[in-house]
Amino acid sequence: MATNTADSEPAVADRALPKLDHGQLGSVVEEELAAARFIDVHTHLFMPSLGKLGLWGIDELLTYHYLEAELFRSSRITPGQYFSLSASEKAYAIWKALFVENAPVSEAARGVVRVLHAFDLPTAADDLREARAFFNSQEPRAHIRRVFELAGISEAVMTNDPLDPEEAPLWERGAEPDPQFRPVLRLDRILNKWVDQWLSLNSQGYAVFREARGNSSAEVRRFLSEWCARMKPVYMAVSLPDTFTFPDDGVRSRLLAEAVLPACREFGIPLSLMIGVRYQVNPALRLAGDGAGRADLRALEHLCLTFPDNRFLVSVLSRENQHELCIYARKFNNLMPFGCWWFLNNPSIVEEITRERLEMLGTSFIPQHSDARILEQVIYKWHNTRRTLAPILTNSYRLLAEDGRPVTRAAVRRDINRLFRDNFERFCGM
Ligand code: HDL
Ligand code: ZN
Repeated sequence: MATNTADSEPAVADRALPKLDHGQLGSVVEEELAAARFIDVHTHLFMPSLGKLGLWGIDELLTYHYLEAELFRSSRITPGQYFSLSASEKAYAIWKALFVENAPVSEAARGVVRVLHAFDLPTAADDLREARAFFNSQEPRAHIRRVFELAGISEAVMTNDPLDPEEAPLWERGAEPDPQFRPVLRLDRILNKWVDQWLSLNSQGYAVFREARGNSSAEVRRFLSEWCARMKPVYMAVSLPDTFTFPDDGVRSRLLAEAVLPACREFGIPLSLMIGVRYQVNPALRLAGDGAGRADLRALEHLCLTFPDNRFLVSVLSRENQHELCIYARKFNNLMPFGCWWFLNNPSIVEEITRERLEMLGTSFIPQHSDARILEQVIYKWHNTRRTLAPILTNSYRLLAEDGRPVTRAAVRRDINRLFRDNFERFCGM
């Protein structure tokens, strides 16, 4: 009889364990989701040694760009007036408009309520005095540990920009690593803003040129290799417009093929592609000014096909691209779909995306990331993920049982571990 040549790890001994009946399924899935510690595979959080780059506390939570966009729909304040306010005045303007004068029913607004509730702070106060006093009294490192525990995550994967004038010097001076935070080498300035950024590289001694000709690709690769040695990223990442094409005769395609993908192969790490942004649809809103657009995923098809030795972590911003992303993931096992990104991270859409992924990919994908910019956001973003996913996973197991294969608690635990840890760790070669 053919032996199972799959991984040597012992198969879950389903046979010996009690099968779960319909009545037990839901509560077992909820218990196992609650007990599991997830890896948050994409955030904008920063490890403590990166200092002030790390955002936390009530004023930062309220001035999240998602809420800034919502403010301008529920207040007469103009963006110009708003951005001239102080941080605490901005926070109070948002609190007043979205939390006092209206019910905070949007996903981002209810998230702030969840965070306040998690710390037993008033969720309907007229002002922010008590919340501010609480957050201001927290010791940062202890607060991070407590927040991660409340969120049920073991690690947060960061977004680190080697050309950010604030962040780069901290790494060059030797920022102390932190086991709860994983670095990522972010490439937007190189791949999307080369015309503005090539001089910065050139001034650092890399012989690159405006048209990225000559030795430019090799020099960008040298830059990336030096930063990989310094930062030890778990992957490289770039956000890409809805108009992204590959191959084409532009600089981005050339640097992707000749510098970025070879460097990823050299260091054995994936490239994360986040595709579908329409940048600065309304520039007056600043960080809140980006929109979304349907991308032509044939670019992704070319990349997966042309570079079979590279691995691609992929999230797409348009709801209309989700189904075809699942189809591409079925064609290419060097493609790992992850998360319900940005404008998709709402229960109504998370449900649709997660169900079609389970139906087409089984448990071979990464359901969610938080994209948190402010530390405490992971509390609500992961609470919402567990709340939204529990009935979806339960339904999958219920259908499986109805069709003749009841599951055990051990199988549920194994699958949740695969979805929220193993798939990422294996794909990144961690
Ligand atoms: O490019 C990205 O990583 C996006 O996630 C942007 O940061 C975006 O502004 C965001 O915060 N989305 O949640
Ligand atoms: Zn992000």
